[in-house]
Order: sequence, then structure tokens, then C-alpha cells
Amino acid sequence: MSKSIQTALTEQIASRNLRIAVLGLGYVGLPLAVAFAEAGFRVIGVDVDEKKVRLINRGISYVEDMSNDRLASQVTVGTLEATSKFDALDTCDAVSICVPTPLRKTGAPDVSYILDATDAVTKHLHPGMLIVLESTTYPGTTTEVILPRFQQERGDLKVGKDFFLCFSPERVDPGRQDWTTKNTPKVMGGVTASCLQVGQILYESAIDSVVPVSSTEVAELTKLVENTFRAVNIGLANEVLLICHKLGINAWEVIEAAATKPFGFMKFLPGPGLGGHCIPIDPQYLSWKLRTMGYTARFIELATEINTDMPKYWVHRVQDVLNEEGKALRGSNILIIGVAYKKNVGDLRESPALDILKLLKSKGAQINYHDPYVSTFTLDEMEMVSVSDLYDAIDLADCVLIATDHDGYKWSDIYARAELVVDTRATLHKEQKKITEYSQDHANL
Ligand code: SAJ
Repeated sequence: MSKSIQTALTEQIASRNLRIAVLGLGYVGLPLAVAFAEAGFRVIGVDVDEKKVRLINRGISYVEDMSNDRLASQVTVGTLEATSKFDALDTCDAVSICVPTPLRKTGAPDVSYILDATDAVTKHLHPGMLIVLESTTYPGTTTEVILPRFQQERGDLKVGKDFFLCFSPERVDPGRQDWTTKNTPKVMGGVTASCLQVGQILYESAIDSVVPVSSTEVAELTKLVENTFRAVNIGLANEVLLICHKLGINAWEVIEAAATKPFGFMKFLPGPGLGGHCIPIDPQYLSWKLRTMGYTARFIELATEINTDMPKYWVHRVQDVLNEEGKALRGSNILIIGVAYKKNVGDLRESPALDILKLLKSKGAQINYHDPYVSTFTLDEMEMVSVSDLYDAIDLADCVLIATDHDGYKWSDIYARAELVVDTRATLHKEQKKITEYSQDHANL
């Protein structure tokens, strides 16, 4: 009896006689492609961005968490190459789809990148192929959106027998060195049990631990619950700040004190708002799906409302502290320290610092910024350039607003030099790390 396709594919994986395609070579896809190459597979990275393709084939990484050395060592030996041509899929028996899943202007999920990738795979779908979707999306996408497209085009192929389809969410935390693609446990669900078996065997070749779950919907929802958990708890931390402002208490002092509880508490801190391309976005995929089913995910809606309003809160704090000095916001010189969405990265996506900057500008303030990770950016056709001398800029500023607490700043020097400080990250408090020594008059929170 001829070997089943599943057995043949399993043997190919074991002998590394398998070419893997990774569609989408961003902060998720590129590290995954390198991880598979390092595990001994031949990998072809596919991306529509020719610039990314050229850089990869020259062994140059554009992803902060992927070093040139690691990338180049795979490219040099030929285990990893990149192309913009989808027909490379003809020679691949496994495909991981790592394309973006943003929101539309309406707030609804934009799965157009997933659809484009699916249509590309469909054209090259062949017996013995394993497809794993990694892009964060709403529960049901794999079985309700992707699978029907495959079945429509290749009704002769049976899922779970002729080809295999799984969902396995990415868990990359940009800028983190301790938890990597290889050592972060990876959840995976299959459309059928045989899909999951094949997917798990492949991923366990490159990733230390794969966590099998009973369906692709469970895997899809797991990711959204992880990030909704963060968004809701960050929303709570931001509401604690609003409460503390009313009570004249330092919110960071309260939260740090609560965090001394060795059990039953998990620390989240207030900030300028919610940035990044995951935490502000992913919960909206879940709430959108539930709305189509007539259910309102109230925690998500409330957290979104609080987090989205934080830039307004901080602009009011700037207005208040200037007012106490008899200065109007209009015409004042404000220096924003840090514009990236979180510390030690250069990513501006959904950064609340940009919302704060726009609001301050709309109220007539003169804005400068300093960010060692972001030398320049364009905002509403406005070209912004990071000031070259931080302390000269502080001297010229009527107020300094700290939006991103990159490592490397000397916060006590900044406080000593600045006329006024509004600190969305309580940097001095953290620098001093002594709750009791912290005094209110250092910063206007
Ligand atoms: N933030 C706060 N207070 C906090 C924590 C975060 O205001 O206590 C803000 C940050 O400044 C940032 C936003 O929330 O603007 C998101 O922060 P994040 O730490 O969740 O960072 P991301 O979005 O880069 O990475 C997250 C991953 N982070 C962690 O698990 C710590 C994880 O949730 C996902 O693996 C990843 O997004 C993803 O790709 O989904």
C-alpha cells in the first residue's frame, strides 16, 4: 500500500528534505524563517517588498530582533533566500503565513493581506502541502475564510489527507532578547487531528515547545485573549492614574506597592496610551467578531475608551502645569522625549506620543522631540527631525513631556535641567527605585 501523504510529509520533515516558504518577512516572518533555516530546512522567504527581499539576500536584517550575523550565516550557506515571486511556492511543501492584520478605517478587521496570501497559496496548492497561518486574526478565519478558498480551487484535494491546514499564533515581543521565536511556547490548532500532527512535527523541529489545542478557533482565540488581557489591564492601570490624580496620590507608588504582593497581583503601569501594532489592534478583532454575533465585549470597549483617551489626559496635564506658571499652551515650546510606542524600539506604529504631539500642535504649541531610535518621521505631511542636542532643547523648552522611557536617558539630569516636566512614564520614580523617597513635586503626573 502506498504511504499516506501524511507519512511521506512526516518523513520529509524528519529528514529535513522539505522546503519551507514563509510569506511575509516582518518582525514575525523573518525570525521564523531564520529559525527554520537554523533547524536545517531550506527556506524561501516571500515578500511583496522588493527592498526587504534585496536586503535579506545580502544578509542585512531590518528587524531589530534579528542580527545581521544570524541572518547572513543562513543566507551564505543557502538555507535561506528571499523572493517576491509567489511561484516559489511550487517547490515548497510547507508554508507559514505571517502577513499583517491591521484594522480598516472603520475599525473592522482588514484581512486583505491574508486573502492575498491565501490566493497565492491556492494557485500552488498541491498534495503533501502544510499551510500554517500565524497572523493574528478573529476566531473562524482559518476554517471560514482560508479553507473554503482552497476547496473552491482544488476540490480534488481533501484537507487532513492531501493537504494540512493549521493556525499557530505568533508571540513575538519586539525588543525582547530573553524570549525568542525558538524558546517561546507556540500554541497550534489544526483543521483536523492529522493537520495538527503534521504541523506540530514540523514546528517542533525548530521551536522548543509546541502547545497543541483542539481546533484552529481555539488557537485563534488564545492569541486574542493574551493581548486583550494586556489591553484591559493596561486600561485598568491608566484608570488607576486617573483615580490617583483626583486623590492627589502617585499612581506608580500605589501600583509598585501593590506589586510587592507575592501572589494574586500582576503589575501593569499607566502610560501615554496604548501603542504598537498588536495590543491596540488585536482586541478589536475579537470585539468585531462578537458584534457580528450580537454580543458586546464590554471590557474591550471600556479599555479601548480609557486607553484611547490617555493622550488627551496628558495634554491637559501640560496645559495645567504651564497655567500654574502663567503660561498659555499656545506659543509655548514643548519638548517631547521619546516618540516610539514603547522603550528601546524605533517603531512608531499607533504610538500615543504621536497623538499627544498632534493634540499639542493643534492647540498652538511649538513642538520639538528627541528620540535616539527615531531620527525623523512625517506626521500629517509635517516632517519632524529629532533634536541633535537634548540638553540645549531642554533649556529652550517651556515644558518637557516624557512619552517613551528609552534606556540610556539620565532622568535625574533631565529633571534638574528642565523648567517643567510632565512624565507619562514616572521615569524618575523608577530611576530612584525608592518609593518612599519619591516626592510629588518632582513631576506633575
Ligand atoms: N504599556 C503600558 N503599560 C504597561 C505595559 C505596556 O502602557 O504596563 C503600553 C506600551 O507602552 C505599549 C503598549 O502598551 O505602547 C503595548 O505594549 P506591550 O508591552 O504589550 O508591547 P508589544 O505590543 O510590542 O508586544 C506585545 C507582546 N508583549 C508582551 O507580551 C510583554 C505580546 O503582547 C505579544 O506577543 C505582541 O505584542 C504581539 O505581537 O502580539
